[in-house]
Amino acid sequence: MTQLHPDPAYAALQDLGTAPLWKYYGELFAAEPRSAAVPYLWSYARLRPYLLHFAKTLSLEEAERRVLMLINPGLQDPPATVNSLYAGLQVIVSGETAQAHRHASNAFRFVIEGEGAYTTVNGERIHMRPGDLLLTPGWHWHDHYHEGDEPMIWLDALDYPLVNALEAGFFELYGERAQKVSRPDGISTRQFVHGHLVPAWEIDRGSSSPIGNYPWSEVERAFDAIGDDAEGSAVDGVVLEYTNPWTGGPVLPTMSCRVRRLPPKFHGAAIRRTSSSVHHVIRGQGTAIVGGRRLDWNDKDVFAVPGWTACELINTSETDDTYVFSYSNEPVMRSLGLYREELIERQK
Ligand code: 1HN
Repeated sequence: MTQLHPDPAYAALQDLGTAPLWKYYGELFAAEPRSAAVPYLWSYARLRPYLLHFAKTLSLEEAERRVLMLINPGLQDPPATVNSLYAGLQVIVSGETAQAHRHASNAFRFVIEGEGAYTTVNGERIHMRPGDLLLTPGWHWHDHYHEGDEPMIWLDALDYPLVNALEAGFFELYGERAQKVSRPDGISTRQFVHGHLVPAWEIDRGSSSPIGNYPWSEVERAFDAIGDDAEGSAVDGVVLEYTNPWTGGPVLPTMSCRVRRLPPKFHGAAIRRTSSSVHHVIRGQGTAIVGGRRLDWNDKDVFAVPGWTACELINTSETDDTYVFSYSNEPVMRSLGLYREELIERQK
């Protein structure tokens, strides 16, 4: 609204690099967070043909990585999936190398389909199988190679929206397409595989988990060991956190990773959290009611739950468990003293 006789002092203030706080106060100090992100679901069945299309038409010499970014309609510029987090779907085909590079951002991959690819992380080859979680913590060299026949597809997760917002982004090419192998294959996974016994000679304990791969076979063993005996959470069902063996805390300083098993007909309690999260359906059918929107999911779909937005998870199958992998920025929120959660009424 333009005033008839605006106080000329306002224009003068702007020229002097200042602003009147009283005009901004309500927006800057809202009663509670209002995420710019919206609840959203990406259908794997609809995206997969495009991944395969670009696997045929675009070489890895033309693209640093062949990835479809999962962009939240509310977070287009800079592109992000939810606040502070990014997700994408990457495809690599037989014989290809995604060249070696490193960046300040933390990253991980959750394998969706295919066999025969490996990632080399700081000189160690780490094989990928569906359901595996592979870490590439910040500033670790990584390249991917695929020696299998069928295309290999995985979910990439990065914290670059946060790192760039903090103006801490660095990126470097290795110089050769693939790293030289300097450590035994899979050693960073093997030497931690018996959770209670860790390599005590490793004295250099960084801020991220030292484990290269959290294999799906171990997740299955964990769920099998629990069986049907666990009470689980009213919100999340039987939910397991992937941990950093040095700390028992999240795998990366900026991202925590969990996997849920929702029993048949499970209808979770509604909750809102200041953390934002991204969810990937490993297998099963269900619905997430997020901010009053119904996101009906199927195998391998991905969906976004913005911060401070009501969320309830429903397994619509009468007979089968649903498995959902999720990651969130909860470690960031907790380390800054900003984490809150609140159980709320179920949504209509
Ligand atoms: C990246 O380095 C990878 O290494 C995948 O596979 C996705 C998205 C944004 C920035 C860097 C990878 C990425 C990425």
